[in-house]
Amino acid sequence: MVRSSLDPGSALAAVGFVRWREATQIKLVGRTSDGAGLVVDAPVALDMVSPDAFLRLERKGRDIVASVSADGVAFVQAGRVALCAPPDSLLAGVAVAPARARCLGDAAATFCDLAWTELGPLPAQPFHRGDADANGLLELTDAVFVLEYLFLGRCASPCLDAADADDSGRLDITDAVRILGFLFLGAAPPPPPGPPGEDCGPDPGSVHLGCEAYGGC
Ligand SMILES: [Ca+2]
Ligand SMILES: [Ca+2]
Repeated sequence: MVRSSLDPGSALAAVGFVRWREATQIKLVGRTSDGAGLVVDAPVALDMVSPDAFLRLERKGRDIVASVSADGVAFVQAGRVALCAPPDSLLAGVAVAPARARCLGDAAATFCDLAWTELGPLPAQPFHRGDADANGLLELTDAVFVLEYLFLGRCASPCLDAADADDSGRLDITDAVRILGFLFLGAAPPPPPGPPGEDCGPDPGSVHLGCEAYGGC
């Protein structure tokens, strides 16, 4: 499990083996933001018997990716959950629990070969300015994305610098206005690296909001 804090309602992602009707499944559970409800990935049936298998949780930007392996070398992805606004550092731990919460008695497991890998700083992520939803297109939906983030509690863009359409160093309603002005009123395009149609690039300015992931290049 990784989680943003020790608060019981904190954002988290947890992957584990579950025994169900003599079969073994791997299940990923996530809470995308503090206080939100739990989301559960469809469990993946395994042709291996726990606990003789390896589990891995990787952080990729805001995504937490779970994978499983029979030999600790070749891993197969078993689920993915995107946390809304994970902190730079997450807490990590392992646990074992009874299959049913109401069951009394002890549960025991042996965890072996635990490893924690710390990643170095990531290279600057190229992106298109204004593409708030990071889909490689500049559309009305990008302005809507910004407004829903500001006023309806939507998850932030995975690339905040892309959502910062006017490169002001903050996200506000002017970013939605800038997108709409460019799309429909012939206003100037968003500042470098520019909107889709121009080359992707990193933020050339000195003020960065961050860009954890961008799939639109
Ligand atoms: Ca877009
Ligand atoms: Ca802005």
